[in-house]
Amino acid sequence: MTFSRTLLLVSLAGLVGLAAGCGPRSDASRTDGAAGRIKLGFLVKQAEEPWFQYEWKGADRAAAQYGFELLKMGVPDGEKTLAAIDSLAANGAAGFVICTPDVRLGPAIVAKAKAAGMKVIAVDDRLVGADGRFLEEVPYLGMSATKIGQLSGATLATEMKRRGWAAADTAACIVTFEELDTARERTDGIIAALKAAGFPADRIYKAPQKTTDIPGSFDAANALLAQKTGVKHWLVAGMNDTATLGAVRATEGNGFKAPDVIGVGINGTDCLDELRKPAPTGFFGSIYASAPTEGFRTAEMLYLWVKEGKMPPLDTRVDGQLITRETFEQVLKAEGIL
Ligand code: FCA
Repeated sequence: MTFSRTLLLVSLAGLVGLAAGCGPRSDASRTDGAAGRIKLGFLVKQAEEPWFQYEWKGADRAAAQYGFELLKMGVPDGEKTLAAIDSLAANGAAGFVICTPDVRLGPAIVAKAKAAGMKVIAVDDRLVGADGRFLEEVPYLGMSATKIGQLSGATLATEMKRRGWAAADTAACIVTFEELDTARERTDGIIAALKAAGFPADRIYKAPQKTTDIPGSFDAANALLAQKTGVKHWLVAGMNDTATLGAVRATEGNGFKAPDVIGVGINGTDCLDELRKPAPTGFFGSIYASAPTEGFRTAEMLYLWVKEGKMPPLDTRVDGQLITRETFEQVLKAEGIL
């Protein structure tokens, strides 16, 4: 819009405001203050997970800095996702960041967004097409999944060595969710690092979780623990904190004491209550990646894309670092999470 047209509209709006001055505030004057304010959505699959709440916090920070309106929505399933996109369109949103509940919704999400002229950025879980390949044209920001997985596996191996456990008495329970690429890359990374550290491949067991919550990982690990008798010590890991927490709970239920379990999570946001427990549990630590940074950066990228036509990079990765009971407070304070 040209400057003079904007000026004209502003003065017209002023006249309407004046005309309505004596009566109740008109709709025109109510929206006037927000006129020109860009609206952006931020849709996440598991709003109950602290990871996503911290992502939203980061996105809120971007909204405050750049002065756009952020519409945050939880989208636990496909139906709610498509309905949320419709509602964004009806609200005049210019685009949205999404961590979809199912990556195969990719083509439907993109088609709906295109039809409404909205821009899309995928965060955490990369959209895939009908052929199972990534929708590479949709800008994506997520974890360096393989690297972060490797760090988790290397942490397990180092701590096992420090505790002096014999490989013959030890086994690894890796909770998997292989239908999701970022999850599979992480757990493959864990397994690769364990093997690289000399841990016997035939003592590494996968426990596939049906749902990506604590009950899902608890059930998966429980089924495995029931089958594998004669193990004295367990190494436990998975694609995120929730996966590891459920498996640690399963070791407890099967009679393993905290000193005989080393659990390492990923995210570093969903294990804070666990790390704060007065007595150590089998949950040793987590590979922390910055959810607020991911939320901030994706929201910022989307805003600059809408506002200035600045196309975001198509693939951006975020690294992680180990946090433990000893270090988490210091690291997370520096991150502004605590
Ligand atoms: C996936 C997981 C989340 C988080 C995110 C980065 O979406 O479900 O817990 O690890 O990747």
